[in-house]
Amino acid sequence: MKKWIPATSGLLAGLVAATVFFGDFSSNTRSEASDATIKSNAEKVYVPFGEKDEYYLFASGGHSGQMFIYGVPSMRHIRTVPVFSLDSATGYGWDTHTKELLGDYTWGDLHHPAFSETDGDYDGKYMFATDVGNSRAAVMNLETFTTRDIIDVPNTSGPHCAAFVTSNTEYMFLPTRFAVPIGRDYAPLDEYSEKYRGVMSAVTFDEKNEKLNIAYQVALPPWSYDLSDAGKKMSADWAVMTTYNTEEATTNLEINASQADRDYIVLFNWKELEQLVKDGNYDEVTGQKMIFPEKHKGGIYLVPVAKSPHGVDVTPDGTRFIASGKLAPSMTVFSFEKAFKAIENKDFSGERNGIPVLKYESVMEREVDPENALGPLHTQFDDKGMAYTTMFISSEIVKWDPNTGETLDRVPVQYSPGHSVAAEGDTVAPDGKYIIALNKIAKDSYLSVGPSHPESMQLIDLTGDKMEVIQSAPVNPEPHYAQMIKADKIKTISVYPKDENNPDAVYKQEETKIVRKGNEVHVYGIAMRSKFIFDANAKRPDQIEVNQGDKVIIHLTNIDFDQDITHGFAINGYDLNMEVQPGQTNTIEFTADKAGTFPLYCTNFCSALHQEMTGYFLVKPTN
Ligand code: RUQ
Ligand code: CUA
Repeated sequence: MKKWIPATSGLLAGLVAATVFFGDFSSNTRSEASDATIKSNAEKVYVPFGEKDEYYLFASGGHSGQMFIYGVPSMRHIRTVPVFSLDSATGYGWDTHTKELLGDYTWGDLHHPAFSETDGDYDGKYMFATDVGNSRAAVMNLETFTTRDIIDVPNTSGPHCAAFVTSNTEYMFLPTRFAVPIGRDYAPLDEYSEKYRGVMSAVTFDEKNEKLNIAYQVALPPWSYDLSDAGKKMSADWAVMTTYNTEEATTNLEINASQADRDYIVLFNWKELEQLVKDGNYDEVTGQKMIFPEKHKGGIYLVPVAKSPHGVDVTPDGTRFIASGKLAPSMTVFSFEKAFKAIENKDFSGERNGIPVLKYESVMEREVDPENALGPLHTQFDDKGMAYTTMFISSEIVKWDPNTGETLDRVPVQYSPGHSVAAEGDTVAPDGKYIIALNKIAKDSYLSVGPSHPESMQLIDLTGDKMEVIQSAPVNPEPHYAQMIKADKIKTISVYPKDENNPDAVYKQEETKIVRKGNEVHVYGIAMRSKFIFDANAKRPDQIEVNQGDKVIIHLTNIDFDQDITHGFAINGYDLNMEVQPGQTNTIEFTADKAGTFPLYCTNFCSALHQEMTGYFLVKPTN
């Protein structure tokens, strides 16, 4: 059964301006599959109660701004961790720390998540992500699954092409999707080629203080940078990224950015860029150390590639990079060794914007064009180095051998996969057990919820002779990319340890207090099963009374040092909400501008008497 359905959405629909082909999926439906297959697939994904999943899946939450955590193989959604958007379920964005993290932004568009790495392997300590919506980068701590830092990335507009970290988390590179004038200054689009730049940011992470920092930036030509990957092993000092709109079109990109036959892969050596900065070989602009490649020479090269490429992926052994062309039906395998030789021999065909252009033939190893496979986007790898490329238009994953270009297997998915993610897929040693197709369109896969459907993730078993789809799970918009890590690599804590040095924390009931300093009211309170104590010595310890116009600072410590006993704190009618996890101290600050009587309560069901965990916030009118 072949289905031809006019495209209504999707990354390529406009570009291809034709129809999207939805592959033959009949073998996955009940009518066609044998009962034995259904039973064996069900067993493969069933995780009995008391046992845990083998992998964590961190799926980007796209324009929800959040990160979705799943278990594999069950594909159960375990948690949503707020990153770039407000989240009332956890009070994220209301308490002082997370409010400061979000700043004035209320939403984000989280694209590509990446784990911290040690020796090219996921070390299970941190997760990085970027926000295409408001140009930010974030880091999440994996002991607590909480966002620890967010930074604005000036000059880089929509760091879509990130985050990809180097083998020892030295850098995370954030190239820009949208070129803008440096400083985001006003400049008419007629001056695009002269005034606009595609700035890439090099971000470092200070693990001790859990802080992100922009080390330097590179003012690349005003093109769009699409996807990137860091080198590995022999290519560990290098990184690659795809470009489109090297035509420098300023309108109607779907046509104008696809004129030239070739775009480029930017190949750069970050050790050399680091050295340029160390040598003072940069300009200081907008408070950033900015490398202008036409002036501060070295370390950056262009490799011609079939027009409008999308993904570029480095093989686990670090010897090759594979580009996929959304407008070309083929994948192109490039060799790092050939590229290094060409650079050494200055085997250039010319320059663009002061950057040397390598010859395609000098770097290319082979073009791979599986029969009838259309719309290759991204490639992942297994434990034997075999490649798996998602085909957006022909809705399938094609397995092929990068050494020979031979097609080995293919499996239809439902439908239009963007990325796929393999178990430990971006490391030097992928596991090869599973791959998950991250499909843009679910269409007829689940119970209907109206005209708009969820996206879908399909788990594929790689252990048999043939790839086999064994589970399908709906997911909220939108899993742009995901990372799959062995569960035992992540070591979470079960309670926050006591911090006697924290001046805001109170661990003993008798030490709770409410202190007035002028028109500031400081509350040092406790949350415990099943009450709030703000001032143990007051007539009503669970009451806070202030004057209208007071600044109120409430510190709350959860003294239930017991895993999973989380309390919430909300003031009814005041639009305030925060969470205190076991052992945690959290702070909320606001001005009591509304006079009246406002009940306060615990939002998180914490005991049989949770409903009794309430109090009053009273605001005396000024006159
Ligand atoms: S991109 S569907 Cu936003 Cu990762 Cu390729
Ligand atoms: Cu504490 Cu409910």
